[in-house]
Amino acid sequence: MWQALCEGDETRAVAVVRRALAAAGAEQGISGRACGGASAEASAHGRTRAAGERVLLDLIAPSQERLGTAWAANDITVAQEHAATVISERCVAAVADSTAPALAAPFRGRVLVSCVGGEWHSLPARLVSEVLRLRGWRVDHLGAQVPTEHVVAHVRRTRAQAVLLSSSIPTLLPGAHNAISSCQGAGVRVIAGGAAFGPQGRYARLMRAEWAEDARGAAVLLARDPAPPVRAARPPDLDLPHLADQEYTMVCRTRLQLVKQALADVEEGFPEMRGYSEYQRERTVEDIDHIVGYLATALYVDDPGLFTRFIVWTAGILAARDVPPRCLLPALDSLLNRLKDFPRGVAVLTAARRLLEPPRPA
Ligand code: B12
Repeated sequence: MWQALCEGDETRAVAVVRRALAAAGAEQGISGRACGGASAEASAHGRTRAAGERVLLDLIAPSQERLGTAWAANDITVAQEHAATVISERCVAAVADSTAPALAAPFRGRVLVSCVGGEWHSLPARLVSEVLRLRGWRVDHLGAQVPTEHVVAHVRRTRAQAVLLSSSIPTLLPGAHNAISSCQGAGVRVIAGGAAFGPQGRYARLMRAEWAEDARGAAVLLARDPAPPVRAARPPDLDLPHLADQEYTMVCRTRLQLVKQALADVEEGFPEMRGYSEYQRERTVEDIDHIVGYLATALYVDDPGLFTRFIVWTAGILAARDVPPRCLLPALDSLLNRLKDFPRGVAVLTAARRLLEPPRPA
């Protein structure tokens, strides 16, 4: 599968998926008989559904994760990553086609799966949707980048029992919070998932949504009866009282100035930048803007770890491309200088700075 993805060989990837589907189905049948019990009696449809789920979550999902690792390490290009993801999407469709005959109504219920606004990582949500279909749910899959008002309008129209929100990029958390609160205000339970919601879903819990690690976990939650009590829509600071200090709001409001100043300070503190091409300069502006975005989000959820994880990740991306991670220091110092009256901001930036500083000689 991995070779097929890296070589952009769609036909081969789909053939691998079909073989895996057949093998997984057969294997489960055999091991069921070997145990001499319940699985042996399971219907052919049940085996097909289980095989589809395994191919989605144990073959396609890990390949996509590996793709991310390979891109971060600069082992594959952005174009290869895009091509491979399109092939993975085709593989998901192949699973859906092959398993469709096993999906007879009645449904267990109806749910809506959607990415939050600004979120282009649609494949994780798609995996969730397909697994829930295989588990017997009727799924409205809205895909990437859906503004909250459209999610709410759709759930009102379809009377879905739950909204499952996916997000991979932490800077989209304030918008995700609004989506969670708005859907709950429309009377529907919300299950959040995806890397944006942090280790063990800590930010989902902060925003008073249920959280599941993956589609299997979501299926378990959905099957749990009764659902937790539905909450009213609420302003963000009701869930996150620390927002009262206005640090998050101020960083958002002054984002442009902060980025401009940091760019000037990086140019001064990292002289290599003076020889940068226009393209390299544009990427640097983008990187600084991301730094400010992640800082704001760390303030939103009141977790320096969100920012330090991002800085460690960025340092790795830079190092893999022969850019010394110390070039981040002048940007952090610039922000520290501008935000010195913001105690939470200072704590976040100082924690990140410590990670980048070279160890002092003993
Ligand atoms: C393909 C890809 C893209 C594609 C997405 C296309 C598509 N159709 O999905 C494109 C090119 C659009 C893209 C864009 C970007 N990407 Co990208 N992308 C990826 C990549 C390689 C694979 C994504 C994927 O399919 N993952 C596979 C799934 C299975 O993994 P998953 O997200 O963990 O999902 C599982 C669980 O989290 C959970 N789950 C997910 N959602 C939900 C929802 C619910 C309700 C539940 C219960 C569970 C659940 O179940 C899933 C199945 O098990 C990832 C690498 C990675 N590790 O994921 C990077 C990655 C997510 N991208 C990354 C980045 C940086 C970006 C960009 C910012 C790049 C840029 N500079 O523009 C943009 C951001 C765009 C945006 N605003 O959304 C980084 C994020 C790092 C970070 N610090 O946040 C990653 C991790 C790459 C890396 N190794 O650094 N990307």
